[in-house]
Amino acid sequence: MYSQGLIGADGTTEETEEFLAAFQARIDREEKIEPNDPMPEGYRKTLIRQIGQHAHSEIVGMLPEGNWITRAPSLRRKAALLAKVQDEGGHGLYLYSAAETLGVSREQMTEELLSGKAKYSSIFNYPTPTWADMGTIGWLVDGAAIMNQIPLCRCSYGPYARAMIRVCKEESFHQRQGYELLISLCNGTKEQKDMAQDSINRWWWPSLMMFGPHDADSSHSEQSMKWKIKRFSNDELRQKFIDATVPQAEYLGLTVPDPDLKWNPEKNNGKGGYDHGEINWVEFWQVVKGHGQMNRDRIKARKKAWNDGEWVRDAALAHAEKRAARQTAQAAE
Ligand code: FAQ
Repeated sequence: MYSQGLIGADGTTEETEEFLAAFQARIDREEKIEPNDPMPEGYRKTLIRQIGQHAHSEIVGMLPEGNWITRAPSLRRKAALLAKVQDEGGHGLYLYSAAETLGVSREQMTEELLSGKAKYSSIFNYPTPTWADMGTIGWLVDGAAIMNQIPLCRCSYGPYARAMIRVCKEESFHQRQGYELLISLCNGTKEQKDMAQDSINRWWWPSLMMFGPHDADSSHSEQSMKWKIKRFSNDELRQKFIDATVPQAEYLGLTVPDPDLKWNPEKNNGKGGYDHGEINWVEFWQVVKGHGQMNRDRIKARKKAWNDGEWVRDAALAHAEKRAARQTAQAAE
């Protein structure tokens, strides 16, 4: 065991070189870091930021699809969509719980989301005007989420890594139900196939943005990869996603809206991969900063849900306090 560092006269902890080196050695040995282990403050803060943002994304991510539950075209589609949206709510709960093990409260994280201080994924600020969007979100958005989250199952922080295992299994069902929905549309009428193509035209680029800025512009990647929170860089994961997804679009008989997309046999150390056009980073940062098409609606909906749920939180707290008082009285008898 090693100590956290030196306690200064003002009570703050100074992280000694010895402490930081010992922590890095644990990471390099692939040991999992657990909630009560000593950890650098930067490691703790990075995880709270990333897990909190991830949890918010799952919860806000319920809204674009929740919009279609009452309008699903059949009972089977409705049941699948309902289950998917409920799963996303569950993912948010596992992730808030994982973040709480780092010493932040759920209320604090929620306040940061509602005040605009905490981010959530840019992708959920796009509208869902057609039924085909339910297929495209499952296929592309959950597909991108899986590509990003499979490596997180090996994240150095134990509670996050364990939560991600279950999340990824469920995301895999989401991806399949989305792709299957698109297969049905693409085998349907011309109008249905056109609806699917229009949906891909709108969601392709925002899905690529989910992986974050280019590596050169990613402020956190280098340190997060050193700490093995992230295992692959943003650009590496984006490339893997493009290479896996383009053949799936071809199978559907649909096109990806990128005129610069081209197979390059030299790419990926000679294994081959797709060259692609440039992402519109101006749009990305506008959406991240709150100026996307749906940012205001999303936060408004979350504020309403939080306010409407106040009586439930109060009742649960009152019940817990009453039970604790009863237990104290019984113990004193
Ligand atoms: N949107 O230095 P980096 C899902 C921010 S879950 C908004 O590269 P990092 C399931 C970033 O926070 C989708 N902001 O940052 C589902 C940072 O800002 P900060 C969510 C973004 O953390 C499916 C700044 O830019 N998944 O889809 C975005 O190393 C269907 C600089 O960026 C996760 O959260 C963005 N796209 O890498 C639900 C996975 N990208 O904090 C419903 C876990 C970057 O300094 C329906 N998170 N930013 O103010 C991660 O893997 C990472 O946090 C990245 C970003 C890769 C997202």
